[in-house]
This record gives sequence, C-alpha cells and structure tokens, in this order.
Amino acid sequence: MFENLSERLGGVFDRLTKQGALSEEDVKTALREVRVALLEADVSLPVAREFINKVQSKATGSAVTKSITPGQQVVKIVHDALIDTLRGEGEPGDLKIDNPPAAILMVGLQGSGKTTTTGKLAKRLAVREGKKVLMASLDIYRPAAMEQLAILGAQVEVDTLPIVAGESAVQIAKRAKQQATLGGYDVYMLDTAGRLQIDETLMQEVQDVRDAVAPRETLLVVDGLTGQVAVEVAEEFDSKIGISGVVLTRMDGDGRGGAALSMRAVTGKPIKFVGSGEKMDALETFEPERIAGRILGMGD
Ligand SMILES: Nc1nc2c(ncn2[C@@H]2O[C@H](COP(=O)(O)OP(=O)(O)O)[C@@H](O)[C@H]2O)c(=O)[nH]1
Ligand SMILES: [Mg+2]
Repeated sequence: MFENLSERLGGVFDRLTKQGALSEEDVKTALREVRVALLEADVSLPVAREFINKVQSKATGSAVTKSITPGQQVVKIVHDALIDTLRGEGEPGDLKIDNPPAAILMVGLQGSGKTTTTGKLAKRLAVREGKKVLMASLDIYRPAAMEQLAILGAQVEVDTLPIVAGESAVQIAKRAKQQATLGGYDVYMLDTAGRLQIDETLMQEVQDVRDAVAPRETLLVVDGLTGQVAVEVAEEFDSKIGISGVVLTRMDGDGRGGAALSMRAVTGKPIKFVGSGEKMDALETFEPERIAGRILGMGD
C-alpha cells in the first residue's frame, strides 16, 4: 500500500543521511520533496502542509543540523511526526464492548467491505477475545446480502440472526437487540445496507437504527484505495451519524496510502482496523508505529 511513498521518501532520506553536514537549506529542500511525495500519495493538502510545518520547525534547528548525524535525526523527527499524525486515543483495536449486549453498528457505502469486515471482526472478537457474538444483516434491499452474512457466519462459526422477510432495518435491529439480550450475547453486530453514493434515505435509515439501539461503536468501513474520497466519506458519515472509528479496507491493494495518513487528522476519528484481503482472518489492528515504520521503509 505504501510502496510508492516509501520509495520516494527512501530516496530523499538516503541523500540526506549520506550528505553528512546539513545546512538549514538542505533540510528545507528535503522536506519540500517529502511534501510532494505526500501529495502524490493522495494525502490531503492541509494535512501535508501541517505535517511539514511541524517537522520543519524541529528539523532545522541547530541541535539537528550541527549534530554528528543530522540526516538520521531528521528521519527520526519525520518518523515521530508520522506516528503523531496516525495515532488515535487508546490501544489499537480497542472497542467499547463492555456492558453486554453491546451493539456495533457497521456503516459505509456499498461495496466498501462492510459485510466482509463484519464477519472478520466477529471472528476476531469470538476467537481472540472469547466474546459471544451475534451478527444481523439490515440490508433489506438485497436478499443476497443477508444470505452472504449468514454464509460468513457459518464459516467463522458466529451466530447470525434468522432472516425474516418483510421487516424494516429498524425492526431487524430491535430483534437483534432482543435476541442478544435473551441469548446472553456480549456483542451484536449490525451490518447495514450501503448505497453507491451517500443519500438522504440511507442516512435516515442508519440514523433510525442508531437511535433504536444506541450502539457502543459505530464503525465506518471505507475503501482505502479511494484515497481522499475515503476521507470525505468519513466526514460525511461522521456529521450525519457520528462514527467512533474507521476500518480501512483493501489495504492489500496498491493504493497510494493517503487515506490512512489523512483520516485521523481530517476527521478526528481513529482508524481502528485495516482490511488486508478477502479472507476472514485478513483484518489487522491499525498500529501507528508499524505503519510509520513501513512508510519509512524500516520494515515491521
Ligand atoms: N482485497 C480485499 N478485498 C476486500 C477487502 N474487504 C472486502 N473485500 C472484498 O470487497 C467486496 C465487497 O465486499 P462486501 O463486504 O460485500 O461490501 P459491502 O457492500 O460494503 O458489504 C467483496 O468481494 C470482498 O471480498 C479487503 O480488505 N481486501
Ligand atoms: Mg454488504
């Protein structure tokens, strides 16, 4: 995902570390190249600008330029600033699911990976955290979508709410809550319907569901390959629904990585997980240190 960015930055920093003595001007020139590399990775302009400003004020001081290893110090400052840009509160992957049964509402555009991520996350919670999980599909528009979740449920051995034809999304959500309560579940996950574009009907439906179950977590699933569009979608969903975190999917693809870098800074919401494939175990917690290391080509 970060290959191009990583290559570009690697080139800039190689030159910088090889140079030995550095003037303030050398550092500024290098940071201009970093800025271009960020923009080419589809990081939003204000985020790239602020990032460079922050780094520049630290990296051009004489403590750095007059040190024995100025290049390496600049790289470290960039590394730390990347982590800062990426980090949210709390531990990576932490979800508020105490107080059972806790609802997790999964929202996002059609095809972003909601249903797949619901299955992956349910599996993770069940296997790693020993939670009793129930999944329900609220996608009343596509019977195949409900079937898809039921198949995933069987595959990951997590219960799904029985499908009842003719119910509204809110009715299904309430039935899920009831079954989760009666059945002693820790968590119930609501996989909502998506649309190709954000529209009022979709938002209204999701708002109604939200009001009916008061979810502990509302996770927006967005396609990481869409770059800045993913960030715009997140802003939109956050203003209409209120999201607690983001799952970036398709991070196994060769997107430019900008969504990962801009998301937190623009929306204020943390990336909680990244999807890295179609299989049910292709879900990773989003760990700023690792991502920053990967971007700077330092390996995992
Ligand atoms: N490569 C890859 N494919 C994914 C990922 N997440 C979901 N998909 C695929 O994206 C397609 C749409 O996913 P789906 O969960 O049905 O999207 P939904 O419409 O939001 O529910 C499916 O073919 C998934 O297998 C991911 O992290 N990486
Ligand atoms: Mg779906």
